[in-house]
Amino acid sequence: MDLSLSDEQQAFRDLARSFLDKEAVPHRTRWDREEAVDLAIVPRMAEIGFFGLTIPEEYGGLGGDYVTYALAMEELGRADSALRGIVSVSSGLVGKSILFFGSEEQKQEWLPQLASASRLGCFGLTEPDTGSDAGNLTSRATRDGDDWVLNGQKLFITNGTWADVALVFARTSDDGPRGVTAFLVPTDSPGFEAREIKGKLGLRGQATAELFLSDVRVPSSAVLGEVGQGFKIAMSTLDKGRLAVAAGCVGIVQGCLETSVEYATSRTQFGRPIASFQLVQDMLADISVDADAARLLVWRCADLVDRGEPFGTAASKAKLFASEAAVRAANNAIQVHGGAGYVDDYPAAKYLRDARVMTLYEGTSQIQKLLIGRAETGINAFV
Ligand code: COS
Repeated sequence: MDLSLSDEQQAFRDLARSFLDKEAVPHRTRWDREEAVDLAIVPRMAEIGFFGLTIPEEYGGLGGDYVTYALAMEELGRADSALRGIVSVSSGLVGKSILFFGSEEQKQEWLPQLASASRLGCFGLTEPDTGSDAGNLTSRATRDGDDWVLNGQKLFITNGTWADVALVFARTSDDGPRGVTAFLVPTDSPGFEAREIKGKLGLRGQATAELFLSDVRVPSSAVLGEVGQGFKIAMSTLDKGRLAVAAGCVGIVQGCLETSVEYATSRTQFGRPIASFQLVQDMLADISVDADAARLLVWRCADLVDRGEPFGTAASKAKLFASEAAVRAANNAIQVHGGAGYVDDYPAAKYLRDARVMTLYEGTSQIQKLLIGRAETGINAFV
């Protein structure tokens, strides 16, 4: 489905697809089983431009638009959501935070490295006791002369054990969300430890970690933005992150459609292809409509970003619909495949396991609904 994409946008999508079909799709089942993607693919993905896509050229990126970014995320989601997560956390959540809130020095130091993926970043917001209620996080940063000393714990941190820099949100005063500050913390700092979390349902090829900060000392130049601005940095960055998750989910739905159509047209039962049965076509139609609807919500949101319009509610709608659609489509895909869908010889099972977290992270479906409800009614359900 194409909606007035430019030649450049289509060319990037085609390049992304042919690269991933060759370099990722044949390996994704093995990476999933081994619980680790081959990190040798990361610099090659950076060469294509995945990591620098929306980072301006002056900082080593391609200076691309968000519709192209959405197309890239869709292709990554179709190929392997574990790879999508590496890109959208490192160059999305961390890179965008630095781009929009960093000092010139911080931009010069980190953005070219994140764009080339010679360094990876992770986003340290979630804690054991604060997921949805991010404004009440308890990690602390205390002033000590010109330095800050950080203590606390972070949970479910994508790229946690691979990252060179962690964007850590910590409390600098007891003023709720207004008392949170963002810090750029090199992960080789003394007192910083990352432990990988094993046994995830999906995204098994991607490192997800628990972070422990024990008297981690950083200079005042490590503060990103202003002291007390951390929650706003996290929330405005997550608006764009939600767009990336939604676009990745479009890729999952598209992948489910392709594998289901292929299977249903080649598998025969009762002497004819199962695609000829109305109840199978019913499921294929549902997946197809989910793909179009999710994609249009994503493109609408990306277009708003490109035009400099407010896009937070559009991002919540895209993320809510696309993540739920991805779970729905993957379930349908397994049903179309029958028993074959229950093993990982076909991609449907991995799509379902990977899709499931999309309704949870970067704001659960329930949080997105309350944000949409607040936008529609003007009434804040969170107070
Ligand atoms: N962009 C910029 N600023 C924002 C913002 C956004 N999207 N959302 C909130 N803010 C600002 C508010 O304007 C407010 O600023 P002032 O202090 O100047 O008034 C400040 O942040 C605090 O806002 P508030 O207390 O109203 O918080 P919200 O109600 O907006 O946020 C929810 C509550 C639950 C919506 C928020 O905590 C949230 O999104 N939670 C989910 C977190 C999440 O996604 N976690 C998963 C992370 S996986 S990496």
